[in-house]
Amino acid sequence: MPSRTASLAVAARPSTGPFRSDPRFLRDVIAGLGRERKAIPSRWFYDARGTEIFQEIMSLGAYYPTRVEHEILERHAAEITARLAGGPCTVVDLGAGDGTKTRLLLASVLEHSPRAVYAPIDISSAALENVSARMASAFPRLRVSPIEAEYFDGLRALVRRDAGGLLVLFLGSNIGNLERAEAVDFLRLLRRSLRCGDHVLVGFDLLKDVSVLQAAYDDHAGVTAAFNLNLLARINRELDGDFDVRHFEHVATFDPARPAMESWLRSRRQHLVRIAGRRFRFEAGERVHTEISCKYREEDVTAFAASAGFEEVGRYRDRRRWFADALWRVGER
Ligand code: AVI
Repeated sequence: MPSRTASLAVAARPSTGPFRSDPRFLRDVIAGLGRERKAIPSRWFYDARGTEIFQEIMSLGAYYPTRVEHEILERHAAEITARLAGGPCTVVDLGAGDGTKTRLLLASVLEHSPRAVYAPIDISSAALENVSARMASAFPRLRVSPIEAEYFDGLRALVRRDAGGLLVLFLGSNIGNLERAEAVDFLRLLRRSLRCGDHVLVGFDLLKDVSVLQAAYDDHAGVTAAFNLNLLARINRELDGDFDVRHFEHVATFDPARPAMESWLRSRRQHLVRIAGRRFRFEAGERVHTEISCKYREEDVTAFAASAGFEEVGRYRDRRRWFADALWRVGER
């Protein structure tokens, strides 16, 4: 994604109130459904309901990424923070979610740097309030400084404010929801927004057996299906749509060429849908692309660091090597 889109696409997660009737949502839906290969960007999954369902996904046994990254941070938080020469003054969280994984790191950072600040960045004030309150109650003496902004605007503000050394967290394989070229743009922009000596910790979901991936993205309980279908319900709520959600089903496929899991909404029958006064025709069996979740090889992680201009300091994996958190440093230009 071009840099602007990169920041928007990722910063839109998770969101609540601010996106009600966002003109960009209407624009993306109209453009995406007007194409021959219909698509709606995954950034629009995360209204209040979508954020809630995503929390449910993260607690599913089948959805391994949250669990295994938690294991990595439980095992390696001390080692990671020991690598940050001098300790960071500010831990910046891009897309903190409920902050469970960040807590593991913060506990360790605070041992080295008791005056460290926690700065989550999000465009959703509700998400910020939620994670800030959780952190404040977990660490009563922690200084919490939430920033309501797009990721890169927030980072620039922090750097201007001279917030000391930064450790920027981009966990959960959120990077995987970007196409590869978009991910490189995003990481380059991240690199350019930081100063020499700052660090980033990026979560990458590693390629693994397809049956594990399939179960994670099409769980038996139907939670991921509800997450995907909520997109249509959101269009009805916010864009005056008349989707009958029962006319669609969730489909998750694996594309070995990328490699990536992809999510789709498949129309069960031929029908017409109205959105904001426009009509869209769906054929029986026609699919709408809604998400890409890239899976990586170890060498992809190395290549990302190199093309974005980061120096790799450490790489931490779970026991099964299903997931990796890469710690990168901003070196001299
Ligand atoms: C937020 N993101 C990293 C999740 C993923 O795994 O791609 C979103 C998700 N989609 C279906 N399940 C989870």
